[in-house]
Amino acid sequence: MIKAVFCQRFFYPFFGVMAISAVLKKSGHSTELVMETSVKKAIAEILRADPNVVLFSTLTATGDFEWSLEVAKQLKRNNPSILTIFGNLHPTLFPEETMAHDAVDILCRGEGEFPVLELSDRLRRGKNYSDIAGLWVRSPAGIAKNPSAVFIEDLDVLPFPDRDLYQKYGFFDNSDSIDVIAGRGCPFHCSFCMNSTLQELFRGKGRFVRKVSPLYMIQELEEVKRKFRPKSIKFSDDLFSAHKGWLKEFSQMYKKRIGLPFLCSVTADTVDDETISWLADAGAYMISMGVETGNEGMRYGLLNKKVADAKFEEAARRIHQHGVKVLTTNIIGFPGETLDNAFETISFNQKIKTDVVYFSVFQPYPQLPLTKKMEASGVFGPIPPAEFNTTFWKGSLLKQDNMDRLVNLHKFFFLVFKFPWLKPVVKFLIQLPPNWFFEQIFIFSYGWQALTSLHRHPLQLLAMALGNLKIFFNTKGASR
Ligand code: B12
Ligand code: SF4
Repeated sequence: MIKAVFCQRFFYPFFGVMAISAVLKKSGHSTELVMETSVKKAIAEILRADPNVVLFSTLTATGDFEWSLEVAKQLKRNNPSILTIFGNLHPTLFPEETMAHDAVDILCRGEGEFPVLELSDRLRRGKNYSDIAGLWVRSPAGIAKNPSAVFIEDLDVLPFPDRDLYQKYGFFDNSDSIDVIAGRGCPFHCSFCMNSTLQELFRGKGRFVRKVSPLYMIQELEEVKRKFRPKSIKFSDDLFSAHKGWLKEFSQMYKKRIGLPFLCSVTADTVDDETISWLADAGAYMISMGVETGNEGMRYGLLNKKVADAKFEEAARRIHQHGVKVLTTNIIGFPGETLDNAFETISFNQKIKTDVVYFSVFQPYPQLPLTKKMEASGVFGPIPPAEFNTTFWKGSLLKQDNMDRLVNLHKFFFLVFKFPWLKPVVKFLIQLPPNWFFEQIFIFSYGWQALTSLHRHPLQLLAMALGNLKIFFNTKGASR
């Protein structure tokens, strides 16, 4: 048996980690989690667990990679025989840079369940593990750069995500709402979204967009209900409405066997009256759509999101007609965006009567099509991942004349949306330099919205906020 310890600083149950842990446990290996913001405490906990391998899940441009690397370095000093494995987007997008650090023994590009299982099985049997698809492996002979593994064709072969892993930290206690995910991938090619980058990177590796079967999802939800007794469910899929047939079958089963209110996301052009009625009938209390910007030209051109304003208007009207609330996600601070464009986004949300507005500041994450386009046209040079702000709720890295005002407007977005008469005052205030006070306005208005509309227990929100506060509002990175 191999003992695997997952280590992360972010206070949230990562689906990728739960998926890998479940596969390992099913094959007789043992897993544990260390969720800590202090490097020192993380190392002490890992050493106490005495693992064979330590696994880090690191997105890029979040600061998680740098933090994990520090843990790995110090861990190796204490016990060089522990193998360190890095997975998720950072090593996937930056394998060479990741392997340049001696503290990284192995990295995984793409889906990790079967590469990590194969590795653990070979370690258990004392076999050579340098040729496993999906892994880059350091050895005295050099680095074996194996090709990426193919996508898991049928997600139903996977055991249910190992949520018990996070119960060590009582994560699901007081969870009015539990996050689940019914599939992977998205068929669209928006220029600001990592899905576009991944489709390109893994071309030829199998179907990118996949869903578990409706029955699998229902059985997983039955387990979640039995173990944690949530009052509602949030589907975290990028696009829940990808397949109409799936949606119909799932909605009927969900109504009969689960019956909890739920939140899911759609695109305005993949839902019609029928699909919305199925979702509403099954118990959807809110449906989310990515509006991104209220300027149609920018949405079509710069963002490559080919959804017309009229489609959003129609979808929002239908969702409301079925008694369901509308949540939209919006972004401020795109390259070339004017203040008027940003105000258009607010008024568009008022027009379609959005109930809950999410809004973030655009980040030119590495290797996004939009980032590459801007780099190629000289708008900005490549930004090293370590330079990034750790959250898209704070500032921007783009050097643009009006960026301070756009970032300020982000802090007032919710207030102007709710109270349009504040617009002239806000127009005046955003001329001031970005400051601590504006950030507090954002935190309170965003927190108030989350508390009053998202079926989250105040204790659950507080635990997540306290767990991640240091990460979200630190001063690291080149944020404004
Ligand atoms: C759920 C989700 C979250 C969750 C969990 C994040 C997480 N780290 O898992 C929460 C709500 C916390 C979150 C927060 C953020 N997110 Co988010 N999120 C997603 C979302 C919608 C789904 C990810 C997911 O769970 N997929 C399903 C699982 C099964 O797949 P997976 O995570 O890729 O894991 C597989 C492989 O990557 C690999 N793997 C993963 N970890 C490991 C570890 C090891 C050791 C190995 C071997 C393999 C391995 O194996 C897994 C199983 O196959 C994606 C969009 C997307 N399409 O991926 C955005 C996405 C990952 N988020 C993104 C962003 C920007 C953020 C934030 C920075 C936003 C912010 N607030 O500022 C924060 C960062 C938080 C953090 N430090 O992790 C970007 C990442 C951009 C980037 N370049 O890194 C994405 C891609 C959105 C996008 N479309 O651009 N997010
Ligand atoms: S529709 Fe949403 S998830 Fe799909 S590519 Fe566009 S932004 Fe990404």
